[in-house]
Amino acid sequence: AQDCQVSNIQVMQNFDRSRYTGRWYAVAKKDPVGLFLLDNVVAQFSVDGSGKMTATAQGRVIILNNWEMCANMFGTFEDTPDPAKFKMRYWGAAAYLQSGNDDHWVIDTDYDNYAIHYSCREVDLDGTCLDGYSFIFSRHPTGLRPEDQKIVTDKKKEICFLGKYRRVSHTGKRCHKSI
Ligand code: AZE
Repeated sequence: AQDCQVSNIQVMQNFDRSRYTGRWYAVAKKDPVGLFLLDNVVAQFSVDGSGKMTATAQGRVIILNNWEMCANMFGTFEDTPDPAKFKMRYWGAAAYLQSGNDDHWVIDTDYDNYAIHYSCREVDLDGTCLDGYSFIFSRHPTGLRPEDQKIVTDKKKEICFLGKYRRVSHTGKRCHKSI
């Protein structure tokens, strides 16, 4: 059952950040209000020597007057009492890119195929999310495996973002080096 209360959203149990490291391809995204990564979004998670999680993200953005470019983004993660909930400070390689401090929750992952990320930027007075974004990630650039699709759909519903996602294409102008 989902009451859409941000505080009731279930996140990944016993999240293991080291198994989460490596490359993830965004296959779908729910946009926040304002500018956002458009397509060809790839994230790379790492854990440093002291156990802190960091990430980079590349993606195509359109800023200002239809100026299309590749955004090179960086993120550092602050731990919270819940191992699957982080605070992410992020910024762009170039000053005209966005920077901020967002929640970064891992809703579910099997580490090897799919991951569901969630971030609510603004909680409404009734406790639901007024402005938030989410990425569905896959380890495979070709998309989600059929067997993972139902899990992902169920989780989209649980976080009350079902029907609000758009596909993230990886067929257009690439922003990352391929393997
Ligand atoms: C995320 C996970 C990996 C690290 C980072 C992520 C988020 C990046 C943004 C970028 C926005 C850029 C804009 C530029 C004009 C969640 C993919 C940093 C939110 C809007």
